Amino acid sequence: MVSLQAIWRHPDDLYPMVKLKLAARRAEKQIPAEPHWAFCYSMLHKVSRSFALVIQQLDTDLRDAVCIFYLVLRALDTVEDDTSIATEVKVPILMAFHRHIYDPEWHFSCGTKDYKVLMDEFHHVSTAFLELGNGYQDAIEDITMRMGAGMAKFICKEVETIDDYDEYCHYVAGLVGLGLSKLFHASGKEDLASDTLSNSMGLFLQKTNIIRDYLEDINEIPKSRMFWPRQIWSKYVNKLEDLKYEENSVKAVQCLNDMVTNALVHAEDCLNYMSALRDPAIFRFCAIPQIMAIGTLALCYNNIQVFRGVVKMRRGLTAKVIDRTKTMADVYGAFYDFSRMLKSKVDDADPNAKKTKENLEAILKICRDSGTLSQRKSYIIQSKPQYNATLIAVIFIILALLLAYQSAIRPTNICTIWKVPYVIVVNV
Ligand code: D9A
Repeated sequence: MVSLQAIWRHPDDLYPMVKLKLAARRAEKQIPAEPHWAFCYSMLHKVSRSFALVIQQLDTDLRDAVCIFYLVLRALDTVEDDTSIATEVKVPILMAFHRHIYDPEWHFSCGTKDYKVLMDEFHHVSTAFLELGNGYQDAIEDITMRMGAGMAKFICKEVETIDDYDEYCHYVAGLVGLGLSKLFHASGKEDLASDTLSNSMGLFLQKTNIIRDYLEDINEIPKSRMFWPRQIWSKYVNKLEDLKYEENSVKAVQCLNDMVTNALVHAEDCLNYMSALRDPAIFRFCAIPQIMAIGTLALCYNNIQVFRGVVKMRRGLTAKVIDRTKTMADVYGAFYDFSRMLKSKVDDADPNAKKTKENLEAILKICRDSGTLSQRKSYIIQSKPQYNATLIAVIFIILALLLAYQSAIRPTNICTIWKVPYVIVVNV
């Protein structure tokens, strides 16, 4: 839910948020008629809201392939994640998943909530998969096979060294990057990207998620999931879970900063990958998650809240990123701003301060050398927003339009999010 306070603090979030909300409505209305495709697209909307929106801009055949690829990976992930399945049962399923996708008769019940529905009704996904072009099918099969084998390998193996960490992230995310590069190439719209750069696209996103989700993963019931490599955390504490206790706050933040520094290494490859893309829709599809990742790293760095609760970019900032990311100049601008914000948080007393600053300096240099920074619109706005008559009038008009629009299409149900801001107008 969006609070009145959030809108008051960041009034310029409001316009992109309204735009995003309307785009989400439009996307949800465009669900195809055939039952298997309808299932796939509505499932995509349920499991990943912003991803479902960005995918919407791709051309139909590539969009269908990416949608199925995403759902196949989610299903594989659901099997890997379900701790109630015995290893002897789980490993053969992971290893054979790339064959199951060709068989609409196959299904295996596991997971919870939306994921359980995905697994129970997996025949819709296989039916849709069989309608994809051969180039798309081959790419999805190959990646599913390699990812399933990699997941099986890590079921009984802990992430000890930084090499293990990179290897695990390669299986669960780097391979997604490789697979998408193949799908883009199969669509005829892009050259085939190198495996190294494609891998980095996945590692940068996955490492950011692993950092952000520390608390959620460690508190997982019945058994905590641990992805932070021992080689890093053992420099600060004796057990990974010790990081969440208040008495270890200083060590916890140092360890967190070490993890962020490790993730930043991939940013350079990501910028190179994105700068080679030609198709504007594919470009946006790739760039939005990457900007969200560097924004999340900037937010998490030196932030003890990572060990206390959920640290996420505010929804308005996400909406702004989606609204403003159109060209490589926008990506350089965002990476530049978030890297500078991160650099301003580095304390010289931090054990990795030097390394962190070096990694950031490398990113800043690439952005400066692009020669595009002067055109950017900054994400880091002044701490006190400026209120003037025009802005207040614009807020008023947007809210009035929105409420009129909402009551026109849903006369009995005014969405609760938008009831609150009325108060702003009254306050003013
Ligand atoms: C992606 Cl097909 C992902 N992952 C993401 C989402 O982006 C990547 C899973 C399946 C697919 C794609 C992604 C997007 C564009 C280009 C890419 C790429 O490579 C060239 O993947 C590397 O996170 C999951 C992995 C990181 C494991 C790969 C973005 C996404 N965002 C979430 C937000 C969140 O906080 O997780 O899913 C969302 O929109 O709900």
